[in-house]
Amino acid sequence: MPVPENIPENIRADCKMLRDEINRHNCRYYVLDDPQITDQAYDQLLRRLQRLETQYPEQVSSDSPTQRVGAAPATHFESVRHEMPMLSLDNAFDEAEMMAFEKRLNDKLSKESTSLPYTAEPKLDGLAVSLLYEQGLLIQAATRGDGKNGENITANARTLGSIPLRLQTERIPARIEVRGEVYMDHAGFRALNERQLENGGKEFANPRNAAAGSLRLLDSRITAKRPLTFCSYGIGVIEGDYLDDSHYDRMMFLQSLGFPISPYIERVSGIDACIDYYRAILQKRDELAFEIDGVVFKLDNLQQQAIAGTVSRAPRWAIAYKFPAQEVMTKLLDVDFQVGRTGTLTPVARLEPVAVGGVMVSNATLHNMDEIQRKDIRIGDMVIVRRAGDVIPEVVSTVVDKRVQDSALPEMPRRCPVCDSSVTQQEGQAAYRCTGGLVCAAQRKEAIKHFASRKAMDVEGLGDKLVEQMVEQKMIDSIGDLYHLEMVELAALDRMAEKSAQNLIDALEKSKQTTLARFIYALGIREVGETTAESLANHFKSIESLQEAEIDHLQAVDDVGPVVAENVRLFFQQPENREIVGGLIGQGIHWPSIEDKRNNSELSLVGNTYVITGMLEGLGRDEAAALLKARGARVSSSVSAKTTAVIAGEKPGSKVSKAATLGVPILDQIAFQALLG
Ligand code: I6G
Repeated sequence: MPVPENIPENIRADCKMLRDEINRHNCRYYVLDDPQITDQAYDQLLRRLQRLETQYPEQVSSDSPTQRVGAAPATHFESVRHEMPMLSLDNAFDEAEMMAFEKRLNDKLSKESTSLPYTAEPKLDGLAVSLLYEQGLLIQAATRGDGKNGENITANARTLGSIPLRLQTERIPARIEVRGEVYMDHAGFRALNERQLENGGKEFANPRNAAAGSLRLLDSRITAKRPLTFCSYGIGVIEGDYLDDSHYDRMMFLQSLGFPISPYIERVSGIDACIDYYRAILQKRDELAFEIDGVVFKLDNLQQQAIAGTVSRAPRWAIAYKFPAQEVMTKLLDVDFQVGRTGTLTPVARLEPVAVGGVMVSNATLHNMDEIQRKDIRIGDMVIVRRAGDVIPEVVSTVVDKRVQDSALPEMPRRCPVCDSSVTQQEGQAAYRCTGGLVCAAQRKEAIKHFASRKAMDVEGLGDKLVEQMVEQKMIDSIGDLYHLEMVELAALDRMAEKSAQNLIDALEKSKQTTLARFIYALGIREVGETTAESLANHFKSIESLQEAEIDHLQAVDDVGPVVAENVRLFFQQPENREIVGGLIGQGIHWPSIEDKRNNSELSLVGNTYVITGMLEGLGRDEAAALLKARGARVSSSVSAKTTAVIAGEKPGSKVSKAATLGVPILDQIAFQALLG
C-alpha cells in the first residue's frame, strides 16, 4: 500500500506503538486476567490514539482498537453459511448418563474401560459465535443460527474488547475460525438492568437473554456499551498451520493467539475424574462471576475424536453434563408480606415447592409492589423462579399463557401483618412501611439480629432462630434487653443446653468491648452502613456528640448526605432510642476513645487507609480488616492515590497493578504482620 506523503514518519510510528501497546494491555486484561495498568491509564492510551487518528484519518485501519465503538445501524443481519456446521452438544443429566457416554466411546474405540483422556471446562450460559480470521485479521463473526446458517454480526462482535481484531503472534494460520461463547457476567447484567429501568426500558430476564439481545442489536454503537465478553472453546476451519493432536494443547494455542479461554480448563483422565471435576465446579457455581449451566467434557485426542465421529447434529466425542436448572416454573400459591428492620414491607411469593439449582425453594422475593405490577404477577399464576449466584430466589416473570381465570393481583395490606400498625408509602418511593417502629415484633427481631451480627456487635452464637424464639417468648423486647439475659432463662429455651447458654452469656460479655463505629452501625439507623458508621465515629469521636449533632454538622461528614443526616437526627430525636443507647452504655458497652488512638501504640494506624487483596495465609479478609480497624485504620475496597498501602496476599487481583501505577506501597503477608506488630 503506498504511504501517503503527508504523514510524518514519527506519527505513523506513534500510531503503531499505541495500537500495539493497547492490544498488549487488552490481552493482559481479557486473556491473562492480569492487567498491568489502570482503566484510566488504558483510556488515556486510547484517547491519544484517537486524537492522532482524527488528525490523520489515513492512519485509521479497521483493526485499530479505536474502531470498537460501533458503526451506523444496519437494517438487517445477512445470513452466513458456516463452512463447517456448528454442532450442538449432547447432554447428560446424571452419573449414569456419563457412564453411558464413556461406554459408547470405549465401544467405538474398541477399548476395554480404559481411562480415556478428556478436556474439561465449565459451560458458559451465553450464545455460541464463530469468528473467522484471514491473515490474522477478523473478517467475519456469525451466530450459530441453526448450525448451518447463522447471522452476520461482525459489526457487533468488533465492539467486544475480548475479541481480537488482529491476531498478535508470529505463528498465525492463513485462515482460522475460532468458536466460543459470548456471555454477560452477573455484575454487568445487574448494571445493565438498572440502566434499562432508569431509562424506562425493559429489564432482561437473565444474563443469557441480555447477551443474546445485545449481540443481535442492529445498532452496534449500543452493543459497544453492553458488558459482553467472549471466551473461546474450539477451532472450526483452519488452514495453513500445523496443529497439535490434543484439544487441550489447541486451546493453549488459541490463548497464545490472543483469545480468552476458560481459566478452569483442565485435562482429566477417565469418567470418575470427570465426575469429580463436575462436583468441584458445581460447588463453585455460586461464587463465579458469571453463569454456567454445566460442564463440557471432550475427548482430548483428536484422532480419537475422528474415530468417535458425529451423530446427527452433535459430536460423539463431547458431552455437556448439565447442572440442575436455575430457572424453573412453579405455581404462585400466595403472597405474604415480610417486615424488615426498618419497617419496609417486602412481598414474598409462597410457591409450590420446587428444586431450583439443586435447592428446594418454596419462597421467593417479589421485591416491591411496583415490580409486581410491572411484571403483572398474579396469585394462582404459573411463574418463573430463578436462583442464581448467592442472591435470594426471585420471581422473574409470569407465564401469561397458563393463567387461570380466577388469578388475583396481590394487594398491599393497609395494616402491618405483624403488629397491626398502619402501613404508609412515602411519596416518590416504591417501598411501603409499617409505622409501628419498636412496637412491631418483626422490626424488633430484625433490629436485634442486626445488632448481634458479625459486623456489628459480633455476638457469637446469637443466630436468627434464637432471636426469633427469644422475642416470641417475650424474653427480650429490644436490643436494650440483651445484656440483662440470665443463664436460667436461656437454659430453658428449646434446644439450649447449659453449656450453650453459658457460651452465649460469655459472648455477650465479650461483645461489650467494641469500637464506636461498630456500636453506631449496630444501632441500625436507616441507611447507616459500616462505612458511614466509621466516618461518623471518626468525626464525632463520642456517642454524646453524635446524639446532639445538627443536620449541618452531620452533613459535613464524609459519605453523609441530606437523607442519612436526617435519618441520624430522627433516630436520636426519639426518646426511646436515647434511653436504649444510655442503657447499653450503662450495662458496660465500651470502646477505646478515638482521641486516645493517636497516642496508643496498639492503635497506631489512625489516619491510614488500606486495601486488602488476594488470600492471606491463615487469615480471612474480614479478619485482616478487623485487625487493621482495631488499630484505628480505615479499610477500603478500592485503590486510589490516597491509599496508604495495599496488602496483597496470594493471587491478588488487579488492585496490585493499580497500586503500582499510582505508586501506592504494596505489603506482602510478612510486611503486613510487621505492620500489626
Ligand atoms: O455450545 C458449546 C459450548 C461449549 C459447545 C462446546 C463448548 O465447549 C466448551 N463445544 C462444542 C464442541 C460444541 N458446542 C459443539
